[in-house]
Amino acid sequence: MSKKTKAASAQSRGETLHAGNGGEIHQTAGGDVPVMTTQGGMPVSDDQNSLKAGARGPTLLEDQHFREKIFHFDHERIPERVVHARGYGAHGVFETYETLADITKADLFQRAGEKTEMFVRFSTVAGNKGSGDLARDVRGFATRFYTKEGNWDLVGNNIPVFFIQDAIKFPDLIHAAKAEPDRGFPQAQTAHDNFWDFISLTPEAMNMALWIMSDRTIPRSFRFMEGFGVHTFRMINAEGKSTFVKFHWKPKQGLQSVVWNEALKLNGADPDFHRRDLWDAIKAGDYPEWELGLQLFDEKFAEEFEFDVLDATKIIPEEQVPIRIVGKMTLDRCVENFFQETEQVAFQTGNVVPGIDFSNDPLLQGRNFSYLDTQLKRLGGPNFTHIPVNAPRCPVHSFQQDGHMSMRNPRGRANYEPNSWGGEKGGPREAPEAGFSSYPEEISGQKARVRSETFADHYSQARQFYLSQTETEQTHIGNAFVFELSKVETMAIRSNVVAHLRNVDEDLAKTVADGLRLQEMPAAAKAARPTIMDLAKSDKLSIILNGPDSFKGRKIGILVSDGVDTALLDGLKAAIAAEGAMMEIVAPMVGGVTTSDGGFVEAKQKIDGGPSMLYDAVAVLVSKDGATLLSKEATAKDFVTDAFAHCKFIAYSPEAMTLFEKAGIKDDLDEGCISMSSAKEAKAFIAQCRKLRHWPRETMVDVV
Ligand code: HDE
Repeated sequence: MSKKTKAASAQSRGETLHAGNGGEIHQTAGGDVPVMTTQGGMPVSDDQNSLKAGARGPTLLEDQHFREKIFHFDHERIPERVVHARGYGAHGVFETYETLADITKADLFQRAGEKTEMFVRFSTVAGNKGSGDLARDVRGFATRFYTKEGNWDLVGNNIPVFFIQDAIKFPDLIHAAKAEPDRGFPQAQTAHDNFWDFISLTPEAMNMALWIMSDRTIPRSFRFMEGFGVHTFRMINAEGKSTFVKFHWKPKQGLQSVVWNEALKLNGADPDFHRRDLWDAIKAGDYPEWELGLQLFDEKFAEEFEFDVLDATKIIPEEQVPIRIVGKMTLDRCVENFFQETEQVAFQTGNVVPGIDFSNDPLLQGRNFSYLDTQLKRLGGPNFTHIPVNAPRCPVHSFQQDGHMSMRNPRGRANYEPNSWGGEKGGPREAPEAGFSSYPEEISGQKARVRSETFADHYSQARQFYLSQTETEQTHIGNAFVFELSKVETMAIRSNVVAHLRNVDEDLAKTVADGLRLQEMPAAAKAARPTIMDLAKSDKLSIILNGPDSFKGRKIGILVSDGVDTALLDGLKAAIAAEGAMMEIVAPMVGGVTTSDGGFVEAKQKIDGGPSMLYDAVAVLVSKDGATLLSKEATAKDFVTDAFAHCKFIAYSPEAMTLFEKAGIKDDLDEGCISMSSAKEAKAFIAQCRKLRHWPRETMVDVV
């Protein structure tokens, strides 16, 4: 069939042709290069000059290509998300480990080995789209399963609790957290008066306040953080039996965070640190994986548990309801176009599938309204589900039609029901058995604006969280409160926060009060419920106790100079490769350095573009002359002092001592600093790195 006839017959079937988008290309610009066209498909002859009346004359209105190009550019932006504006997405696949038919009729959980396509978007919450990745902030962990029964969106965070108990407070929370409205700053941070004012007047936020002041809000990478569905949901099996469930994503890579000073510097060194990390890992074939875990419990447990399972400011400790691992998500494909996929993906908590249902958590109920509503604003019309990243992978039939950008109107004559056209002509019909039906929960009560009494304990789990941390992590929490409150200008707000901390843990309150030099310890905040002092500790709440057992997927920065010992470098490279870790060469000049045996090594980073914050551990393999040269270079001195201050493991050639001396760390070197005089020592160095950080050093470098 000629191209012309093919096009005509496709058009007669009512299909859209996308010339240049993988469809018919009626001309080429030479070889395989497609010819540039207008949106209308007209080939463009000149994209450098607008159409003018004379070489120096005015531009003509009839220049359709020029006007269309500028018009399209003018309309490139869509509103950014009101929260979670900055994010990064990837495609993946979910594999079901075992059938869950006894618990849920959801199709994706029926068969072991079943694979379901996924899309995931990680994000920060408060910052604008262009803010830095290392903001101290909750991370969004939004996951979509394209199941055979429609999209299931599990839109979670990397923290299992939330600030508020009722969705009606969400606009207040977000207004308080984002830039202050009169001045338009600070960007992407909670270290300001409005945020802490709101928190200090919202005791229900206290558990979350502890979580956000922990290292959970400064993850090393999206790959090394947990995800949580937060709310209690229901699973319903084929017999209609309901089981409550909380969802967890456990990274196979283990947990890891950075330290605060490192985060501050990383935002400058590489504001895209997290998105680049995900992109690099997937492109390198080191696909990140998370296992899906369920905490399943019944009405009886819900009634006996110390807290209300509908209260999203509370967790259920894993020790009380163990997690059942039921499948694995692997992220194995980067997006092809950021805007089309990551920006236009429209998650909705309301997207569930038969066998999964909501609970009455007032936060979840509010979200179900918000997510549908917000997409209309952002994507401009009701047909955002037609965009490929949002379109279900299963057939879609309904009588919904028209609207902006419609791509999927009902076919045929019938666009209403009931109708008497019958059979296929009559269009889709309901499926009372297989279709989604809500769990028929008995509901009674007075219509009122109320908060359940069972939501009233605001401090016990905050205390449990704090006491479950290692000493290092407790120190970080104390430091984070001091940092944030030091940026708060109003004394009374600082003091009010400390008043709440007294109900959490007196030692923490004192640490923070001392760190702020409060002149007077405030009285403890009035509590609706006394703090339960002896909730059992939960090791699962610590990051350090849940780290990896290998250095796989982590990155070493190797600072080299001319004359670098080839054997040392090769030995280290081999040990890194054997561990499945990554490395980058950092050199005085990006072109590279000559090696001791007369060879040449290319660098990935010039020293001022490759500060040690970018790496999980560093090696300084320099020659005698190289060390002398670099000891006059401020960025090289920063490289080693920052690595040291951030408690990183450091390997070094003996010659590096000159640089260490000039940088002022020579006399402080400890067991986390490993001298490498032969290639054999590389393995021992990598083995050390598995601990990720040499935490005992912290008490030496962080004393104020
Ligand atoms: Fe969201 N949230 N949220 N949220 N949220 C949005 O929806 C909202 C909450 C979460 O990568 C918005 O599409 C309300 C909890 C993630 O595209 C908006 C309440 C949790 C994302 C919205 C909450 C989340 C959002 C803005 C209080 C963890 C990013 C853009 C009741 C369980 C999704 C959008 C993505 C995004 C509303 C609370 C997670 C406005 C009203 C709790 C991961 O609809």
